[in-house]
Amino acid sequence: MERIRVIDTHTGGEPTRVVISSPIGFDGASMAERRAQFQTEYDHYRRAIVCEPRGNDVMVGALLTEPVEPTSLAGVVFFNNVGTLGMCGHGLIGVVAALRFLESIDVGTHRIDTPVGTVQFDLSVEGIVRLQNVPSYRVAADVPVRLATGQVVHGDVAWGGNWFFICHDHGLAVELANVRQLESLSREIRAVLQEQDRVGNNGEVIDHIELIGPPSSPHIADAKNFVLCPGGAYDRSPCGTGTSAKIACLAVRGELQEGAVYRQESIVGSVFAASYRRLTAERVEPTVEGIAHVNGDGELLLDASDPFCMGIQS
Ligand code: PYC
Repeated sequence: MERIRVIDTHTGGEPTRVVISSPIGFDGASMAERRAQFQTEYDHYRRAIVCEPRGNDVMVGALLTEPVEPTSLAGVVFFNNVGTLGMCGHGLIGVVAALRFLESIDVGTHRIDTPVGTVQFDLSVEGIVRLQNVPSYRVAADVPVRLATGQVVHGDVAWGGNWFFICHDHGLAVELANVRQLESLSREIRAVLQEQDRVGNNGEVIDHIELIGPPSSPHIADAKNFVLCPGGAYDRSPCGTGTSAKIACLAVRGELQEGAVYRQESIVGSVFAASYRRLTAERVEPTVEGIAHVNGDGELLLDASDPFCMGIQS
């Protein structure tokens, strides 16, 4: 029987299963190499940890590693029901909540290495995490996507630690009651982008679709989003990397000033506060603030006699 120690958290409703100790070991000197090794050698553990029957399509895993940078606290590889992620904003906030729960981190400033860069963050006494995400930028504006109905929607392609297509003119109310239509529209947009070979830098797939609408109330937030994740589930949190990509678009459009706060509401009503520091004319360093709660502390048991021990890959 193999055992994997995990702490479960959620950030604004979106779960992160933080892997504290496991049989997984890495040779790679960089986090990108460790991510690649996780994909090629340890995919069965990914399925065991986040897929059914122990997990579900919504769950994101966060595997803690030794740091690769001398000043960092740890490294992390994020993964989900279909593969790995570059960065994950809600997941990083979940990792910090898990470390705080384990009393392995003090209030103050720390750094964590991810496969797409090192992320610095501040942890407050109350458990609020303010993270400085990897440099974020837009690579294409107002890209048209023709749907089967003939409707044409438009979106910006932007990087915020993952690739996003950010669309405003989709015509749907961004409300939980509409979640099935939002899902099906986002899936269609993603499929059309793939048919058109529309990709991010280095041929990377645009695997997150972000539909934006008005907030529930201007007192709560500036906008509300629905984010389709690579494995088909939607993000219950406002999506840290999606908020970063959105901030990069607002910055390059001149619609948000450096240092000004932009509040991104999620489809379930949770909110991240974000701002940016300009790095170049095109690139910004987003700051995303949120909090996570611990809701589980335990061990996953991997019993080789269980036919679904290594999870069901949908
Ligand atoms: O918060 O960055 C995020 C994220 C990505 C996928 C799910 N959540």
